[in-house]
Formats: sequence, structure tokens, C-alpha cells
Amino acid sequence: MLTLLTHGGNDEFYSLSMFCTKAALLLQMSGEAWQRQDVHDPAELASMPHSKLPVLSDETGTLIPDSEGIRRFLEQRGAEFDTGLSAVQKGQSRVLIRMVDEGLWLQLMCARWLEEDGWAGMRQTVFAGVPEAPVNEFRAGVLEGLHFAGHSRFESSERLARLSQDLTAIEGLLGDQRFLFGDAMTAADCSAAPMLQALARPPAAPQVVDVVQQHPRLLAYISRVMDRAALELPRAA
Ligand SMILES: N[C@@H](CCC(=O)N[C@@H](CS)C(=O)NCC(=O)O)C(=O)O
Repeated sequence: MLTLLTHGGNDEFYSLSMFCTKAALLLQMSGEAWQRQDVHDPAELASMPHSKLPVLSDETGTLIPDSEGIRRFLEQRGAEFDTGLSAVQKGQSRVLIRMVDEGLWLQLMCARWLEEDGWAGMRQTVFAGVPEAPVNEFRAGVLEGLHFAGHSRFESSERLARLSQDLTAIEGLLGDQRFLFGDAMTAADCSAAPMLQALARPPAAPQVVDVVQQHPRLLAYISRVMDRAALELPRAA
């Protein structure tokens, strides 16, 4: 059986990491037998390839890092995530996935780690009970990364304006459809729904949550994907 190593969740999130939730959705769509195991020990996290989660452990104990690495691994075993999509739609899906995983992800990092009220929420959830010094040191590293990427150099209002543009674009692609490419879930939904959900509720900063709340069609879409996932996805062993 495959084991997905994940960050923990709570009542609001299957996992506080949207990439772990993405990998769980991909595994569920693949039809493979799998279980979830949460990693709580920082030393165990540090020992993972890339020192990040999600990581998939296969039947031989081989570790496959990164949600896109996990997707590729599942496809190599026969899974199809974009059944029925044309070549153009497959191209659109790839563009969308990169935009979500790499563009909206930076927005989420700013919303949770940079904005002070987002960070206060992180201290009460993800880092509840964790001593101040190592958490602050880790945050400083994240903020350095956001400075290098450039996102933290913008005014908050500029970040919010760009977020609004991106959400409007995704809402336009979704239109009246149930999922991003029609009536059935595809790989793009596995990326988009968890990321949008993470932006739509704390610990994302309130001003970011407010921007997402202005997109009721996206909110309905998030529920469509994630409410079913909450019922179907395995809980941590
Ligand atoms: N590109 C990776 C990103 C995974 C990722 O950023 N994981 C974060 C949590 S959302 C993590 O484990 N961070 C731990 C660390 O940086 O120490 C994917 O798609 O899986």
C-alpha cells in the first residue's frame, strides 16, 4: 500500500498544507490503495527529500517528493487525471497548475507568514505550543525567500490587486461548469481547490480572505471539491 506523508490538519483543513491536500486528491482519483501518515517531528521532516511534504512512500519504501513528482509517479503506474481533455485543454491545465502552485502559493505564503494578522493565526494553529525562538527563526527564513522572490516588496494593496486579477481569471475559466474542465474533476482541480480554500479562510490574513469572499462562484467550487474530499479522503493513521 502507498503511504502519503503529510502535514497535519484540523477541523478547517484536511491538511494545513495545500500541497499535501492536492497529493491526497490525486491519490484518491488514481484509485490506488493508500493511507495517510502525518509527520509531526521536525527531525523527520528535515530527513525528507527537499525537507518538505508531501512525500509518498511506495511499497518498497522509496520516497517520492513533491505533489507533481507524486502525480508523475501515479501516471507512470497508469493513472489518468485529464481523461477526455483535448490537447488545448491539457495545455490550459498545465498553465493553470503552474499559476496556482507557484503564483497563488506565493500569495498564500504572504497571507500566512508576512501579514502580521495572518502570522498571529499561524502561531495559534500550525505552531501552537511551539517555542518562540525556532519558530521566529524559521519565519525569518521564509520572509527572506519572499523578499528574494519580490512579493514582499509590494504594498499589500498591490498584492491584493494581483490576487483579485488571478481569482477573476480562474473564475472566468470555471464559468458555469462544476469543475475547471467540465463535469468531472481533473488534475487542475486537485491543485486549485485546496489552494483557493487556503486563501479563503484563516490563518490567511483577513484582507486576503475578504478578496476571495468577493468570488462566490469560486467559494461554491471550493465547497464542491473539498466537502466531498472531507468525506472520502482517509484520515491520518
Ligand atoms: N512544490 C512542492 C511544495 C511542497 C511544500 O512547499 N511544502 C511545504 C508545506 S506547504 C513544506 O513542507 N515546508 C516545510 C519546510 O519548508 O521546511 C509540492 O508541490 O509538493
